[in-house]
Amino acid sequence: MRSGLVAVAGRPNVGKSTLVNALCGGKVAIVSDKPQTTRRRISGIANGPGHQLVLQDLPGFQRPRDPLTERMQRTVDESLGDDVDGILFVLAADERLGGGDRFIAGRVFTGERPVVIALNKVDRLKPDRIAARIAEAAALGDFHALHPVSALTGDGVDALRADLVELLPEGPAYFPEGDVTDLPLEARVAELVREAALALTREEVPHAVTAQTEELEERRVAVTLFVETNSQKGILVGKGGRMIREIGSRARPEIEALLGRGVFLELTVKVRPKWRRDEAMLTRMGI
Ligand SMILES: Nc1nc2c(ncn2[C@@H]2O[C@H](COP(=O)(O)OP(=O)(O)OP(=O)(O)O)[C@@H](O)[C@H]2O)c(=O)[nH]1
Ligand SMILES: [Mg+2]
Repeated sequence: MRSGLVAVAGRPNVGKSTLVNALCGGKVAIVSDKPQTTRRRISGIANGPGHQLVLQDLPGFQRPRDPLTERMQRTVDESLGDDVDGILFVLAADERLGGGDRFIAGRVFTGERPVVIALNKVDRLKPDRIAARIAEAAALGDFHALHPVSALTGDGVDALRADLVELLPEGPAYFPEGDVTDLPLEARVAELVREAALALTREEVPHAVTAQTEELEERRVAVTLFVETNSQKGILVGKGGRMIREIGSRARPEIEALLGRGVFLELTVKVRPKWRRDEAMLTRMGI
């Protein structure tokens, strides 16, 4: 069988995680309309007839501002330098290609590994504009294949997967069949709570939120959300606890689907000043 690793690179918010989920046929990574959603490397495993494709979802390329974003960018740098069989370079078709994309192109088109370009979000474009975007994307570097796709609708995803599998050498399965990710269950649960918090907040709040699963029992799941300031805590809790209840009702069905059972979800919000600069805490969170 063919098996191997493909790292997923691109600017924040271009749809890398959505695309990894679509390629794996299940929810591996959380998604949001805010940049910098993905903070750690997450393997998404796509099993198919005669292949196991392991996609490494990564944070978006960024200029680091603090220890959190430094670690995120280090993860990206290390993962692209790792022994991967190819790189999936994701671009957003609904925006003009910019300096950020060209900078990343300089990093991925090194000639060492085949690069497959996914021009994502084509559902947002009129068909007559797709050709121009393809031409722009094609000028970025010497690619192995270029696929216009929509991670949201699934358009083009099967053809993209088939091309990625072609990059893989003969080898054994690295993960048991049935696994979709390498993330421990506790981390996946915490991520689902963070996803709900990201969806419902804006401006600086999403960036200041992290979540940690405290207890994962048969019927009860306890997760703590950490923020950096009291005012952020006030926003997450909301008037009379309205916001935290909404976060809970959004996250709970997803957690139940993941666990395959009904649970009582207990959420707590705590202030941890400057956790984004706390190296020990970042290590504990696996970032
Ligand atoms: N219309 C449309 N929206 C998409 C598509 N793919 C992703 N999105 C949206 O784009 C936003 C960002 O998606 P993510 O998958 O979180 O992007 P990302 O590249 O992983 O972002 P970071 O983890 O922050 O680097 C979300 O609001 C998605 O719903 C697509 O094919 N079409
Ligand atoms: Mg992501």
